[in-house]
Amino acid sequence: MSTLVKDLSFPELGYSYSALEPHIDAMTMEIHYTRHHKAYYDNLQNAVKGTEMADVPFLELLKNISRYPMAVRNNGGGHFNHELFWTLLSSNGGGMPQGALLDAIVKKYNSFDEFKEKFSDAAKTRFGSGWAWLMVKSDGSLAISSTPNQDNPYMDVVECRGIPVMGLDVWEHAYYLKYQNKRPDYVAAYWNVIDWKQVEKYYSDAIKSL
Ligand code: MN3
Repeated sequence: MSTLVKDLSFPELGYSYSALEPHIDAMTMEIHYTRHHKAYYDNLQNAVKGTEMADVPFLELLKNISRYPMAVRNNGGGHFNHELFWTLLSSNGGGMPQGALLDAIVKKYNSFDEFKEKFSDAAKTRFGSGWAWLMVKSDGSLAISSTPNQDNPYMDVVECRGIPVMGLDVWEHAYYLKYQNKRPDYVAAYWNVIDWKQVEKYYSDAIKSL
């Protein structure tokens, strides 16, 4: 994460486009990864090329995003959010988290089911394009939020800031081919492919970094 913006690479997906079928279809995955994410990555590199922004650590850029042009906010957020999103999905996903993450969820939201409902509401009620997030705040507690466009909890322009440990893309490009206007069905399907082992790791890393 201390990688300079100019040294960022376009990540491997890590699984096949059809790996998340039937919950997320192969065509959506292919277009989302090779076109949408790739465009954010390329546009970020083009926006910083030949400027001092190219030599800023990516995380610092995100945390101070209000200082930078809108193209950097949109495409930098787009690159970060998608890179995180791909790692949170698995053909062996679903079920429930365990250990410290589950304890923290129950402490904050009373039960896993209540947490699921609150996170789903954040995803379903985000107007237009954006993301739903679970984050670790600076006091170590969990929070759920949603952000417009490609903003994320690291950015100094959002209301609820923290370290994102789970994020759901609710742009139409993430679900329209299979679900059309039925975003709630896509959000419901997400719970079958979320990789809790990965969220647990991000949670533990976030707590250690405080
Ligand atoms: Mn997307």
